[in-house]
Amino acid sequence: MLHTKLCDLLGIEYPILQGGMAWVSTAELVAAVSEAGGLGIIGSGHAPPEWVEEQIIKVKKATNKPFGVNVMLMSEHAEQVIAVIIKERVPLVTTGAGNPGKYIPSLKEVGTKVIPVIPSVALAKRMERSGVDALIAEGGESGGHIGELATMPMVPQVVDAVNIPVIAAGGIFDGRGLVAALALGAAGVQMGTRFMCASECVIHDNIKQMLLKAKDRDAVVTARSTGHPVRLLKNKLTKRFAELEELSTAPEELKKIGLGKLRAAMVEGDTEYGSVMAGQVCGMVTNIQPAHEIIKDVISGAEAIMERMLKSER
Ligand code: TUI
Repeated sequence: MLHTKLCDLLGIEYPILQGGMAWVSTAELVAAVSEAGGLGIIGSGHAPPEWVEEQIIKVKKATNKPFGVNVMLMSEHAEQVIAVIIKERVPLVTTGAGNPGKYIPSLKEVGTKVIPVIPSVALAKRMERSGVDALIAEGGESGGHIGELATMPMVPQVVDAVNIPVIAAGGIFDGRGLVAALALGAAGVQMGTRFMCASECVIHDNIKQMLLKAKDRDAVVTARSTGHPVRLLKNKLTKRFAELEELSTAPEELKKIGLGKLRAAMVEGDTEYGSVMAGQVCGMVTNIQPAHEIIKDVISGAEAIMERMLKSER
């Protein structure tokens, strides 16, 4: 019932992508999500190409299913990471935080599918013209670097503007979110925050515990004044950011304070001054469970809703 054209495009069983999160989506999580019938995506962030290559090799050893790599285009290593992806013939690339235009021809040449994250209709149209295979419309409910629009208004506007599959991201947590995304015209969803509490996710247990305790309003937006807003779980770092923004601190100063803080959170477990990127669904994270259970829960939840909807139509 939940088979969509995205499943055919990527050769996957369920239309669920796991967001490529820096320091979070490593080979362990990626392989588990792909093995479970979704699509796991390595988060390369600012990582050097050697690390990305190692992760790709690890995933290939653990599963024969398709998987992807997310390239954060603001990374100084983006070009070399793309070269590794081409060399390793990775099935899918997603991109974030920029325009992947110049890399598209060489990726397509080796058969790698290209799916950029886009924050607006204008960029969606431009990307479609560049020949990408699908788009991820990511709303500001997401964790990490975000755009202006929310998922609910952005997805249908992007769907109406292009003729390629659109994947909804931002604010999606369970079967309800998947059905809602499909109702908006999406061909699938990408989820990040929910997979942070997958058993296979390697982030520090302090951060998993912080997520389990988080409530509906705990994922706040900081650094708006820099022009690059970021959604993070509330802690001493977000408080410090708010104070400095209040004092009209220069963007370069704010940037300096954020440097290295994502690693401090995810790897070292610094819940106070770490940058705990997470989305607005944080309040729904209530347990740590294997990736296959997460996928099963989303799919069975969505199927139950759709069955109910069909019955009430009769
Ligand atoms: O990329 C994200 N979210 C991210 S990336 C990230 S990496 C990082 N940050 C700090 C420290 C260490 C690592 C954390 N969160 N989401 C996808 C996304 N892409 N959201 C918005 C965009 C976007 C924005 C502008 C995509 C394209 C774009 O294009 C502008 C243009 O026209 O070039």
